[in-house]
Order: sequence, then structure tokens, then C-alpha cells
Amino acid sequence: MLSVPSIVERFLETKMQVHPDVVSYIREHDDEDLIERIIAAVPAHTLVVSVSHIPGVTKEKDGIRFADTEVEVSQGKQGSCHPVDHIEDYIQYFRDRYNRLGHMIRSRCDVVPIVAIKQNDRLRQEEVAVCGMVADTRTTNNGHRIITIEDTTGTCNVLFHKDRPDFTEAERIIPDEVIGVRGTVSQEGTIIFGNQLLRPDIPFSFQPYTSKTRGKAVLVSDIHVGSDTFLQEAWDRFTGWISTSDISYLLIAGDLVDGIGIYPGQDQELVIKNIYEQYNTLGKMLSSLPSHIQIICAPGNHDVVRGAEPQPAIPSKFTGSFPANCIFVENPATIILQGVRILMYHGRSFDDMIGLIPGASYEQAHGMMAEMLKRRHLALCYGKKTPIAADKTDRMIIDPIPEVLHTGHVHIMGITKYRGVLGINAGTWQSQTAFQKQMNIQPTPAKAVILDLQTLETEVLDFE
Ligand code: D5M
Ligand code: FE
Ligand code: ZN
Repeated sequence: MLSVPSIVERFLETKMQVHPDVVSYIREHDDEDLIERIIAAVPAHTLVVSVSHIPGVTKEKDGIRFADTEVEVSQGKQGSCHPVDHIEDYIQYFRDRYNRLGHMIRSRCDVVPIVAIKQNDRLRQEEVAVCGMVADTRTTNNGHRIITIEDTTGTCNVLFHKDRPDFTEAERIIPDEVIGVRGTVSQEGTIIFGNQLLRPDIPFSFQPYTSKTRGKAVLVSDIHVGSDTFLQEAWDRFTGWISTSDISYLLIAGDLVDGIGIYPGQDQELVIKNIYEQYNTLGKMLSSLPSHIQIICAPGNHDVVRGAEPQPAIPSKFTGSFPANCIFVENPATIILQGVRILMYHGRSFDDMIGLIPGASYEQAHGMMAEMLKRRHLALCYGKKTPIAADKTDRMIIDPIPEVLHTGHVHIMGITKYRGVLGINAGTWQSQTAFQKQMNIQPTPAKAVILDLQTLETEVLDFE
């Protein structure tokens, strides 16, 4: 993402100041050429560049939205992913995560650097606030929780007493999330007794944007074309229905096809054993839809691209049979439909969250969407089931806040709402596989979620 100083400096070079909304807009679109296009469009003698100077954009009271674009990919455009070159990339990656998530916490309270806890005698037995990334979590013999957190100056331990009223939140702290803690420093300066846990979170003031014009999207995921459990008839009923409906957009959040060699013995369960053929078949299926429907295709862990997230878009050599109304995006990606932001993420990190968060289950996986939103991050834990590719910035951070978080992967449909953000965990078009039977996962196949962009209301249709 472009840095704030680099954007401000470019405008200053042209003797203009720039409004913070314009800076946020440029950062969200992460497009250096956009700066030049704005500069070119600004009338002579302008002193401050405002949102009204951005070509094609109007300002709404709750932020900046597109005036005349129906579909815009604001994050996760094809080609945004970079290969991991150096081990140093991981240092930059985690520093970016710490800085940006930490900033959300530090803007709400004054924190001291962790090194000061041990070094500054005057802080002993005083209440302080610190902010850091979680390096370790453990439970003591007496059932209290000890969290080791780290900032750029050092590490410290925080103890959350099991009898505190908010102890359940402390039990849900997971590795590599960024938290703030208000607490009392021990007499020796070796530990902080936690009084309050702070997360980046969604502000209570968040007001979701709704489209000013009519429009409906249908959200699905996990089609798994090529698998012997793919439900072709249900899919055909679904696409037959779309063709007669008032749907304008179809969003598919990954696992477009079943893939090849994803797990041992997969070939026994494939009816299409060639990866090109799998995508060709899906491309033909989507070609039967009316061409005015805009289709957004994102990858998942069964698709042909690298497994590490963010995942690149499906390369063009696999998409020759797809119709021209398909847009291929990365995983994750933010799609703006008539001004409504939809963050698409396949959802592999559900596997990690469900293992780490007490009380979580596959049946109620949509509950984990609130946990992602609280932490403002899609895939926190490094080195578990979700592979993460380092980049100079952390693209798994949830920023800006979307109106809708659209996931899949679990194969169990669920809808939730957290502080104004709608969570839609789309189901699947595959019946129970041998692996899911072994894991005791009961999928809810052939359901499609209709999203009304004007009201943000949902409707679930069952095509089984
Ligand atoms: O995921 C299909 C289902 O299998 C979904 O409910 C998640 C579950 N799953 C997938 N991988 C794992 C691992 N590693 N552990 C536990 N559960 C898992 P799909 O991505 O379609 O194969
Ligand atoms: Fe899947
Ligand atoms: Zn998956």
C-alpha cells in the first residue's frame, strides 16, 4: 500500500495540499498512476485537492464511494500478489501488521513501550497500557491465562485472572493477533496484571453504506467442479433460476474446481482428472448465464494457484472458456458493488480459528467471522494450517471496513452480523466427501445467498 507521506509529498511537489479523504482513497486503490490522473484533472490555482477532484467519484456523508461504477475491484486486483523473495520480507510483513493494527488500538489509548515496564521504576504498581503482538499463550496450573506480548522494544507477560468478568475474552486470545492491554505493573516490574483487553475492532460508530439504486448480488462458494460429489443438477437449477431473476452480480469465494493432488487419493474421487478440463467445464457452465450478470471469481485452497495467502487470481491459461463478463480476483479481494464494499475471503483460517477458540465449531463457523472482524484480520496465525506469504504489507488486514464479509471453505452456510458488518459464509455445491465424513462435517449444499444492495437484507434459496 502507498504510504501517506509519499502521497502527500507528491501533491506538495505540485504546490497543492491534499485532503485526508483523498489520501485514504488513493491508499485503498493502491494505484500510483491515480495520483497523476488526479493532479492532471485539478483546475489551475487549486490549493487543496479534495474528493470532488477525483475523476468519477462523489462524496457521501459516510465516506467516499463511486458515483458511476457498478463493479470496482479495490483490493486484490489480478497481479497484486508478489512472490516471497527474502526472509526479510517476513520481518517487514509482521512489522506492517503490528504498525497498522497497533495504530487502531493506540488511537484509543496512550501506551507505553514494553521496555519501560522493566526499566522504569516509577511504573511499578501503576496502571499502564501496552500494545503488542501475541507471541505465546498459556494457562497456569490455577487456570489463569498468561499472554506473552511483543512490541518493537521488548516482550512482557500479562496475567489475566480467571475470576475477572471478561476472562472469556482473554481465553480467546490467539497467537499473532495484535492486542492492547491496560493493567497494573507488578512490584518487581516482571508482569502486568491485566484489567482490560483492547482489540482493533469495528468502531461502534460504523454505519454500513447502502446502494442508492436497486441491485442484487448472489453469493456462493466451493463449487468443486470435477469432484464426483459436485451436485450438477442442483447447480443447473440455480443457474436456471438466475437467468430469470433480477440478479446483477454473482460472487464466488473460492474452490471453483476440485483441483488435482490436493489430498492423498483425491484422484479416486474425481470425474474430471485434468485441471484444464475442470476449469473449461466451469467456464462453459458460467457461459450459460446472461451476459449482463457480472461474475467475480476468487480462488480457494483447491484452485490451481499457490496455496499461500494472499492467493493470486486464476491465470488466464486456465480461463479461456470463461465468458467475458467474468472478473478474476485474488483471495482476499474487496469488491465494491454500487458503492457497497464486499470483502471476499475463501476462509481457510476457519480451520485454525476453530481449533484455537474455545466453543468454536464447524457447524457455527460463521461465528468466527465476528472474531476476524474484532481482530481486523482474516488469517492471523502463522505456521498453522493456513499458509501465509509475506509481502511488504499485510493484505489480510481488514481495512477499510466492508459492509459485507463473504467467505466459504467450511461448506456450511451461515449468516451473522457484527457491529453493522454482515457476515455471509456461503455454502457449497458438493455433497459430503469421504474426508468430511471422517471429520464428522455435515455440509449444507446447494444454498445461495441473495444480497439486496439497497437494504443489505439477505435471502437464502435452496436448490437441493
Ligand atoms: O474444505 C472442506 C471442508 O473440510 C471444510 O468444512 C473444512 C474442512 N477442512 C479442510 N481442510 C481441513 C483441515 N486441514 N483440517 C480440518 N478441517 C479441514 P475444502 O477446502 O473444500 O477441502
Ligand atoms: Fe471447499
Ligand atoms: Zn476450501
